[in-house]
Amino acid sequence: MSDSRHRGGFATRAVRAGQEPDAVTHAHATPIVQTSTFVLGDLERGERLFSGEEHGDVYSRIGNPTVRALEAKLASLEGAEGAVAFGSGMGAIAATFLSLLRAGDEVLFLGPLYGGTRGLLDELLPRFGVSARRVDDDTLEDAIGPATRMLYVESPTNPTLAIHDLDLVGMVARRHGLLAVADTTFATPALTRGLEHGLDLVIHSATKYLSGHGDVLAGIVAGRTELLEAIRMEGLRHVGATLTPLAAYLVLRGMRTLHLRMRAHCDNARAVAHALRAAPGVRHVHWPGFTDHPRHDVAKRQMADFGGMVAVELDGGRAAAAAFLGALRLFDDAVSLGDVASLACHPASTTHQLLSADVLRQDGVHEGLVRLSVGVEDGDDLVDDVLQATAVAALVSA
Ligand code: 3LM
Repeated sequence: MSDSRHRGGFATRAVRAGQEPDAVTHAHATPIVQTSTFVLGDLERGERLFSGEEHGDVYSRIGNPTVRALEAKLASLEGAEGAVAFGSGMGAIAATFLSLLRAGDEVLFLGPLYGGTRGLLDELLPRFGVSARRVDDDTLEDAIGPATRMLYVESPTNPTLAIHDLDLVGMVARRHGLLAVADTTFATPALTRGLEHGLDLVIHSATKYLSGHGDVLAGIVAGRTELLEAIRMEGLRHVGATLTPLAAYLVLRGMRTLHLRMRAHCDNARAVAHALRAAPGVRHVHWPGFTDHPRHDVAKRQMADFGGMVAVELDGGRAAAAAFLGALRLFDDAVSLGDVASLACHPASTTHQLLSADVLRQDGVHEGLVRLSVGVEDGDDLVDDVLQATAVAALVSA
Protein backbone atom coordinates (compact mmCIF):
# COMPACT_ATOMS: atom_id res chain seq x y z
CA MET A 1 0.00 0.00 0.00
CA SER A 2 1.38 3.40 -0.90
CA ASP A 3 2.19 5.63 2.02
CA SER A 4 -0.01 8.48 0.84
CA ARG A 5 -3.10 6.46 1.73
CA HIS A 6 -1.96 6.00 5.33
CA ARG A 7 -1.11 9.65 5.84
CA GLY A 8 -3.25 12.72 6.08
CA GLY A 9 -6.07 13.75 8.33
CA PHE A 10 -8.97 11.64 9.52
CA ALA A 11 -11.22 12.39 6.52
CA THR A 12 -8.47 11.57 4.03
CA ARG A 13 -7.82 8.25 5.73
CA ALA A 14 -11.54 7.47 6.08
CA VAL A 15 -11.89 7.81 2.31
CA ARG A 16 -8.54 6.37 1.23
CA ALA A 17 -6.92 4.03 3.76
CA GLY A 18 -6.96 0.36 2.83
CA GLN A 19 -8.31 1.03 -0.65
CA GLU A 20 -5.93 0.77 -3.57
CA PRO A 21 -6.87 0.35 -7.24
CA ASP A 22 -6.79 -3.41 -7.85
CA ALA A 23 -3.40 -4.53 -9.15
CA VAL A 24 -4.89 -7.12 -11.55
CA THR A 25 -8.11 -5.57 -12.87
CA HIS A 26 -7.29 -1.88 -12.14
CA ALA A 27 -10.78 -1.62 -10.63
CA HIS A 28 -11.04 1.62 -8.67
CA ALA A 29 -13.56 0.29 -6.14
CA THR A 30 -12.28 -2.47 -3.86
CA PRO A 31 -13.19 -5.86 -5.38
CA ILE A 32 -15.43 -8.21 -3.41
CA VAL A 33 -13.25 -11.31 -3.44
CA GLN A 34 -16.09 -13.78 -3.08
CA THR A 35 -14.21 -17.00 -2.55
CA SER A 36 -13.96 -19.50 0.28
CA THR A 37 -10.54 -20.85 -0.66
CA PHE A 38 -7.35 -19.82 -2.49
CA VAL A 39 -5.20 -21.91 -4.81
CA LEU A 40 -2.00 -22.85 -3.03
CA GLY A 41 0.09 -23.58 -6.15
CA ASP A 42 2.12 -26.55 -4.96
CA LEU A 43 2.64 -28.66 -1.86
CA GLU A 44 5.76 -26.81 -0.74
CA ARG A 45 4.13 -23.38 -0.99
CA GLY A 46 0.98 -24.69 0.72
CA GLU A 47 3.09 -25.88 3.63
CA ARG A 48 4.90 -22.54 3.88
CA LEU A 49 1.60 -20.64 3.82
CA PHE A 50 0.08 -22.83 6.52
CA SER A 51 3.15 -22.60 8.75
CA GLY A 52 3.20 -18.81 8.42
CA GLU A 53 6.67 -18.87 6.82
CA GLU A 54 5.12 -17.23 3.74
CA HIS A 55 2.28 -14.72 3.88
CA GLY A 56 -0.76 -15.24 1.66
CA ASP A 57 -4.41 -16.15 1.76
CA VAL A 58 -5.35 -19.80 2.17
CA TYR A 59 -8.97 -19.84 3.35
CA SER A 60 -11.46 -17.00 3.91
CA ARG A 61 -12.28 -17.98 7.49
CA ILE A 62 -8.82 -16.69 8.45
CA GLY A 63 -8.16 -13.96 5.90
CA ASN A 64 -9.55 -12.46 2.69
CA PRO A 65 -8.44 -9.44 0.60
CA THR A 66 -11.74 -7.53 0.94
CA VAL A 67 -11.83 -8.13 4.68
CA ARG A 68 -8.18 -7.07 4.90
CA ALA A 69 -8.97 -3.74 3.22
CA LEU A 70 -11.54 -3.06 5.94
CA GLU A 71 -9.06 -4.07 8.65
CA ALA A 72 -6.46 -1.68 7.19
CA LYS A 73 -8.92 1.22 7.07
CA LEU A 74 -10.09 0.77 10.66
CA ALA A 75 -6.50 0.33 11.89
CA SER A 76 -5.57 3.58 10.17
CA LEU A 77 -8.50 5.47 11.73
CA GLU A 78 -7.74 4.13 15.22
CA GLY A 79 -3.98 4.71 14.87
CA ALA A 80 -3.52 0.97 15.49
CA GLU A 81 -0.86 -1.48 14.31
CA GLY A 82 -3.65 -3.61 12.90
CA ALA A 83 -7.20 -4.90 13.20
CA VAL A 84 -9.12 -8.18 12.93
CA ALA A 85 -12.67 -8.16 11.55
CA PHE A 86 -15.51 -10.47 12.61
CA GLY A 87 -19.01 -11.40 11.49
CA SER A 88 -20.57 -9.37 14.35
CA GLY A 89 -19.65 -7.22 17.32
CA MET A 90 -20.36 -10.11 19.67
CA GLY A 91 -18.08 -12.30 17.52
CA ALA A 92 -15.28 -9.77 18.04
CA ILE A 93 -15.90 -9.46 21.79
CA ALA A 94 -16.17 -13.23 22.36
CA ALA A 95 -13.05 -13.93 20.29
CA THR A 96 -11.09 -11.33 22.26
CA PHE A 97 -12.06 -12.91 25.59
CA LEU A 98 -11.49 -16.48 24.37
CA SER A 99 -8.10 -15.67 22.90
CA LEU A 100 -6.63 -13.60 25.73
CA LEU A 101 -8.10 -15.18 28.88
CA ARG A 102 -7.69 -18.61 30.45
CA ALA A 103 -9.26 -20.52 33.34
CA GLY A 104 -8.50 -18.76 36.64
CA ASP A 105 -8.35 -15.27 35.09
CA GLU A 106 -10.63 -12.48 36.22
CA VAL A 107 -12.03 -9.58 34.19
CA LEU A 108 -12.85 -6.34 36.00
CA PHE A 109 -15.46 -4.35 34.13
CA LEU A 110 -16.71 -0.85 34.63
CA GLY A 111 -20.48 -1.22 34.28
CA PRO A 112 -22.88 -0.83 32.64
CA LEU A 113 -22.27 -2.98 29.57
CA TYR A 114 -24.27 -4.01 26.51
CA GLY A 115 -26.57 -6.90 27.51
CA GLY A 116 -24.83 -9.41 25.23
CA THR A 117 -21.38 -8.63 26.63
CA ARG A 118 -22.72 -8.80 30.17
CA GLY A 119 -24.27 -12.22 29.40
CA LEU A 120 -20.93 -13.47 28.08
CA LEU A 121 -19.10 -12.29 31.20
CA ASP A 122 -21.72 -13.30 33.78
CA GLU A 123 -22.91 -16.60 32.36
CA LEU A 124 -20.83 -18.15 29.58
CA LEU A 125 -17.22 -17.44 30.56
CA PRO A 126 -17.64 -18.59 34.20
CA ARG A 127 -18.39 -22.09 32.81
CA PHE A 128 -14.84 -22.09 31.49
CA GLY A 129 -13.25 -20.82 34.69
CA VAL A 130 -13.06 -17.11 33.78
CA SER A 131 -14.74 -14.82 36.28
CA ALA A 132 -15.88 -11.21 35.96
CA ARG A 133 -16.53 -8.53 38.55
CA ARG A 134 -18.11 -5.13 38.20
CA VAL A 135 -16.14 -2.30 39.76
CA ASP A 136 -16.43 1.48 40.02
CA ASP A 137 -14.05 3.91 38.36
CA ASP A 138 -13.15 5.41 41.74
CA THR A 139 -12.16 2.09 43.29
CA LEU A 140 -10.82 0.39 40.16
CA GLU A 141 -7.24 0.16 41.31
CA ASP A 142 -8.14 -1.13 44.79
CA ALA A 143 -10.32 -3.83 43.25
CA ILE A 144 -7.43 -5.47 41.37
CA GLY A 145 -6.64 -8.92 42.72
CA PRO A 146 -4.05 -11.62 41.97
CA ALA A 147 -6.26 -13.22 39.28
CA THR A 148 -7.15 -9.98 37.50
CA ARG A 149 -5.99 -10.11 33.89
CA MET A 150 -8.15 -7.64 31.97
CA LEU A 151 -9.95 -4.33 32.49
CA TYR A 152 -12.98 -4.00 30.22
CA VAL A 153 -15.11 -0.93 29.60
CA GLU A 154 -17.61 0.65 27.22
CA SER A 155 -17.72 4.40 26.66
CA PRO A 156 -20.25 5.87 26.10
CA THR A 157 -22.29 3.04 27.63
CA ASN A 158 -25.40 1.38 26.29
CA PRO A 159 -28.11 2.60 26.84
CA THR A 160 -27.70 5.39 29.43
CA LEU A 161 -24.59 7.05 27.96
CA ALA A 162 -22.39 6.92 31.04
CA ILE A 163 -18.80 7.94 30.32
CA HIS A 164 -15.69 6.19 31.64
CA ASP A 165 -12.28 7.79 31.85
CA LEU A 166 -10.19 5.85 29.32
CA ASP A 167 -6.92 7.53 30.39
CA LEU A 168 -7.52 6.23 33.91
CA VAL A 169 -8.26 2.70 32.69
CA GLY A 170 -5.14 2.70 30.49
CA MET A 171 -2.93 4.04 33.27
CA VAL A 172 -4.17 1.56 35.90
CA ALA A 173 -3.76 -1.32 33.45
CA ARG A 174 -0.18 -0.32 32.65
CA ARG A 175 0.71 0.06 36.31
CA HIS A 176 -0.50 -3.48 37.07
CA GLY A 177 0.50 -5.24 33.85
CA LEU A 178 -3.14 -5.85 32.82
CA LEU A 179 -4.84 -5.72 29.43
CA ALA A 180 -7.09 -2.70 28.91
CA VAL A 181 -9.92 -3.22 26.41
CA ALA A 182 -12.71 -0.80 25.47
CA ASP A 183 -15.82 -1.12 23.34
CA THR A 184 -16.13 2.31 21.76
CA THR A 185 -18.96 1.42 19.38
CA PHE A 186 -21.02 4.47 20.45
CA ALA A 187 -18.12 6.88 19.86
CA THR A 188 -16.38 5.47 16.75
CA PRO A 189 -12.80 6.58 15.99
CA ALA A 190 -14.24 9.82 14.61
CA LEU A 191 -14.92 10.89 18.22
CA THR A 192 -12.66 8.75 20.46
CA ARG A 193 -9.50 6.80 19.69
CA GLY A 194 -8.99 4.53 22.68
CA LEU A 195 -5.41 3.54 21.84
CA GLU A 196 -4.39 7.19 22.19
CA HIS A 197 -5.66 6.94 25.77
CA GLY A 198 -3.36 4.02 26.58
CA LEU A 199 -5.73 1.10 25.91
CA ASP A 200 -4.40 -2.14 24.42
CA LEU A 201 -7.41 -2.96 22.26
CA VAL A 202 -10.56 -1.23 21.04
CA ILE A 203 -13.60 -3.15 19.85
CA HIS A 204 -16.50 -2.02 17.67
CA SER A 205 -19.79 -3.42 16.61
CA ALA A 206 -19.30 -2.30 13.00
CA THR A 207 -22.99 -3.10 12.55
CA LYS A 208 -23.57 0.40 13.92
CA TYR A 209 -21.91 3.70 12.96
CA LEU A 210 -18.91 2.23 11.11
CA SER A 211 -21.10 0.67 8.42
CA GLY A 212 -23.75 3.30 9.09
CA HIS A 213 -26.60 2.12 6.90
CA GLY A 214 -28.18 -0.65 8.94
CA ASP A 215 -27.66 -3.30 6.28
CA VAL A 216 -24.89 -5.49 7.66
CA LEU A 217 -23.60 -7.21 10.82
CA ALA A 218 -19.89 -6.87 11.55
CA GLY A 219 -17.38 -6.44 14.35
CA ILE A 220 -13.74 -5.45 14.59
CA VAL A 221 -10.89 -5.34 17.11
CA ALA A 222 -7.91 -2.98 16.70
CA GLY A 223 -4.65 -2.70 18.61
CA ARG A 224 -1.18 -4.20 18.90
CA THR A 225 -0.06 -6.88 16.42
CA GLU A 226 1.01 -9.33 19.11
CA LEU A 227 -2.48 -9.41 20.68
CA LEU A 228 -4.21 -9.41 17.30
CA GLU A 229 -2.20 -12.42 16.15
CA ALA A 230 -3.57 -14.40 19.10
CA ILE A 231 -7.08 -13.15 18.37
CA ARG A 232 -6.84 -14.06 14.67
CA MET A 233 -5.17 -17.44 15.08
CA GLU A 234 -7.32 -18.60 18.03
CA GLY A 235 -10.51 -16.55 18.38
CA LEU A 236 -11.10 -16.14 14.65
CA ARG A 237 -9.55 -19.32 13.21
CA HIS A 238 -10.87 -21.75 15.83
CA VAL A 239 -14.25 -20.21 16.58
CA GLY A 240 -15.04 -18.93 13.10
CA ALA A 241 -17.19 -15.80 13.55
CA THR A 242 -15.80 -14.66 10.20
CA LEU A 243 -16.90 -11.59 8.26
CA THR A 244 -17.95 -12.35 4.70
CA PRO A 245 -16.33 -10.44 1.81
CA LEU A 246 -19.64 -8.83 0.78
CA ALA A 247 -20.31 -7.63 4.34
CA ALA A 248 -16.72 -6.33 4.53
CA TYR A 249 -17.31 -4.33 1.35
CA LEU A 250 -20.45 -2.75 2.80
CA VAL A 251 -18.64 -1.72 5.99
CA LEU A 252 -15.72 -0.40 3.94
CA ARG A 253 -18.06 1.71 1.82
CA GLY A 254 -19.88 3.03 4.88
CA MET A 255 -16.65 4.00 6.59
CA ARG A 256 -15.70 6.33 3.74
CA THR A 257 -18.32 8.79 5.02
CA LEU A 258 -17.92 8.13 8.76
CA HIS A 259 -16.60 11.64 9.49
CA LEU A 260 -19.48 13.29 7.61
CA ARG A 261 -22.17 11.11 9.13
CA MET A 262 -20.86 11.49 12.68
CA ARG A 263 -20.93 15.26 12.39
CA ALA A 264 -24.60 15.14 11.37
CA HIS A 265 -25.49 12.51 14.02
CA CYS A 266 -23.85 14.64 16.72
CA ASP A 267 -25.53 17.88 15.61
CA ASN A 268 -28.96 16.26 15.44
CA ALA A 269 -28.52 14.48 18.78
CA ARG A 270 -27.55 17.82 20.37
CA ALA A 271 -30.76 19.43 19.05
CA VAL A 272 -32.94 16.48 20.10
CA ALA A 273 -31.39 16.28 23.59
CA HIS A 274 -31.95 19.99 24.27
CA ALA A 275 -35.52 19.90 22.94
CA LEU A 276 -36.41 16.86 25.03
CA ARG A 277 -34.96 18.35 28.18
CA ALA A 278 -37.44 21.21 27.99
CA ALA A 279 -40.46 19.04 27.10
CA PRO A 280 -43.31 18.20 29.49
CA GLY A 281 -43.47 14.65 30.86
CA VAL A 282 -39.70 14.17 30.55
CA ARG A 283 -37.98 13.15 33.79
CA HIS A 284 -34.40 12.99 32.57
CA VAL A 285 -32.38 13.16 29.36
CA HIS A 286 -29.11 11.24 29.15
CA TRP A 287 -26.63 12.90 26.80
CA PRO A 288 -22.95 13.49 27.64
CA GLY A 289 -22.97 16.98 26.11
CA PHE A 290 -25.00 18.47 28.96
CA THR A 291 -22.69 20.35 31.31
CA ASP A 292 -24.43 18.67 34.26
CA HIS A 293 -23.82 15.14 32.90
CA PRO A 294 -21.84 13.43 35.72
CA ARG A 295 -18.77 12.95 33.48
CA HIS A 296 -19.18 15.84 31.06
CA ASP A 297 -15.59 16.94 31.71
CA VAL A 298 -14.25 13.47 30.81
CA ALA A 299 -16.45 13.33 27.70
CA LYS A 300 -15.08 16.71 26.63
CA ARG A 301 -11.52 15.48 27.06
CA GLN A 302 -11.84 12.15 25.26
CA MET A 303 -14.56 12.80 22.67
CA ALA A 304 -14.42 15.17 19.69
CA ASP A 305 -18.20 15.59 20.05
CA PHE A 306 -20.88 13.93 22.16
CA GLY A 307 -22.23 11.28 19.77
CA GLY A 308 -25.53 10.49 18.14
CA MET A 309 -27.26 8.69 21.00
CA VAL A 310 -29.76 10.18 23.45
CA ALA A 311 -31.76 8.33 26.11
CA VAL A 312 -34.90 9.85 27.52
CA GLU A 313 -36.64 8.82 30.70
CA LEU A 314 -40.33 9.63 30.70
CA ASP A 315 -42.66 10.23 33.61
CA GLY A 316 -45.30 7.54 33.50
CA GLY A 317 -42.96 4.54 33.12
CA ARG A 318 -43.66 1.74 30.67
CA ALA A 319 -47.03 3.09 29.48
CA ALA A 320 -45.48 6.46 28.64
CA ALA A 321 -42.56 4.75 26.87
CA ALA A 322 -45.01 2.69 24.80
CA ALA A 323 -47.04 5.78 23.91
CA PHE A 324 -43.89 7.71 22.98
CA LEU A 325 -42.58 4.89 20.76
CA GLY A 326 -45.99 4.49 19.16
CA ALA A 327 -46.30 8.21 18.42
CA LEU A 328 -42.86 8.66 16.81
CA ARG A 329 -43.06 8.93 13.03
CA LEU A 330 -39.45 9.44 11.97
CA PHE A 331 -37.81 7.20 14.56
CA ASP A 332 -38.46 3.57 13.67
CA ASP A 333 -39.19 1.27 16.62
CA ALA A 334 -36.21 -1.05 16.28
CA VAL A 335 -33.12 -2.14 18.18
CA SER A 336 -29.61 -1.42 16.87
CA LEU A 337 -28.18 2.03 16.31
CA GLY A 338 -25.84 4.11 14.21
CA ASP A 339 -28.04 3.93 11.11
CA VAL A 340 -28.47 7.03 8.94
CA ALA A 341 -32.20 6.54 9.68
CA SER A 342 -33.32 7.39 13.22
CA LEU A 343 -34.26 4.46 15.48
CA ALA A 344 -35.88 4.24 18.90
CA CYS A 345 -36.08 1.33 21.32
CA HIS A 346 -37.19 0.41 24.83
CA PRO A 347 -34.07 -1.18 26.36
CA ALA A 348 -35.80 -2.77 29.38
CA SER A 349 -37.97 -4.98 27.14
CA THR A 350 -35.46 -5.53 24.28
CA THR A 351 -31.67 -5.07 24.27
CA HIS A 352 -31.33 -5.36 28.06
CA GLN A 353 -34.26 -7.70 28.76
CA LEU A 354 -32.10 -10.60 29.93
CA LEU A 355 -30.41 -8.61 32.69
CA SER A 356 -31.67 -9.06 36.25
CA ALA A 357 -33.94 -6.49 37.86
CA ASP A 358 -31.06 -5.53 40.17
CA VAL A 359 -28.67 -4.87 37.29
CA LEU A 360 -31.33 -2.90 35.39
CA ARG A 361 -31.98 -0.73 38.44
CA GLN A 362 -28.27 -0.21 39.07
CA ASP A 363 -27.74 0.75 35.42
CA GLY A 364 -30.71 3.13 35.34
CA VAL A 365 -32.56 1.06 32.71
CA HIS A 366 -36.03 1.95 33.97
CA GLU A 367 -39.35 1.07 32.32
CA GLY A 368 -39.79 4.70 31.25
CA LEU A 369 -36.46 4.82 29.40
CA VAL A 370 -36.40 5.10 25.60
CA ARG A 371 -33.11 5.05 23.69
CA LEU A 372 -32.86 7.18 20.57
CA SER A 373 -30.33 6.61 17.82
CA VAL A 374 -30.55 10.00 16.18
CA GLY A 375 -30.10 9.74 12.42
CA VAL A 376 -28.97 12.21 9.77
CA GLU A 377 -32.39 13.39 8.60
CA ASP A 378 -33.13 17.14 8.95
CA GLY A 379 -32.60 18.09 12.59
CA ASP A 380 -35.76 20.23 12.69
CA ASP A 381 -37.89 17.32 11.54
CA LEU A 382 -36.42 15.08 14.24
CA VAL A 383 -37.00 17.70 16.94
CA ASP A 384 -40.62 18.17 15.80
CA ASP A 385 -41.10 14.42 15.89
CA VAL A 386 -39.79 13.85 19.44
CA LEU A 387 -41.75 16.87 20.73
CA GLN A 388 -45.08 15.66 19.32
CA ALA A 389 -44.33 12.19 20.73
CA THR A 390 -43.56 13.56 24.21
CA ALA A 391 -46.88 15.44 24.10
CA VAL A 392 -48.66 12.13 23.44
CA ALA A 393 -46.65 10.38 26.20
CA ALA A 394 -47.38 13.18 28.66
CA LEU A 395 -51.12 12.47 28.31
CA VAL A 396 -50.46 8.96 29.62
CA SER A 397 -48.60 10.15 32.70
CA ALA A 398 -50.95 13.08 33.39
C1 3LM B 1 -28.31 -2.61 20.49
N1 3LM B 1 -26.11 -3.50 20.32
O1 3LM B 1 -29.37 -2.33 19.94
P1 3LM B 1 -23.41 -6.96 17.17
N2 3LM B 1 -21.24 -3.55 21.68
C2 3LM B 1 -22.20 -2.61 21.83
C3 3LM B 1 -23.47 -2.83 21.25
O2 3LM B 1 -24.40 -1.89 21.41
C4 3LM B 1 -23.72 -4.03 20.54
C5 3LM B 1 -22.70 -4.98 20.43
C6 3LM B 1 -21.47 -4.69 20.99
C7 3LM B 1 -27.40 -3.62 19.92
C8 3LM B 1 -27.80 -4.60 19.08
S1 3LM B 1 -29.65 -5.88 20.51
C9 3LM B 1 -30.54 -7.30 20.14
C10 3LM B 1 -29.13 -5.17 18.97
C11 3LM B 1 -21.90 -1.37 22.57
C12 3LM B 1 -25.04 -4.32 19.91
C13 3LM B 1 -22.90 -6.25 19.68
O3 3LM B 1 -23.01 -8.36 17.49
O4 3LM B 1 -22.79 -6.44 15.91
O5 3LM B 1 -24.91 -6.77 17.26
O6 3LM B 1 -22.75 -6.01 18.32
O7 3LM B 1 -27.93 -2.04 21.54
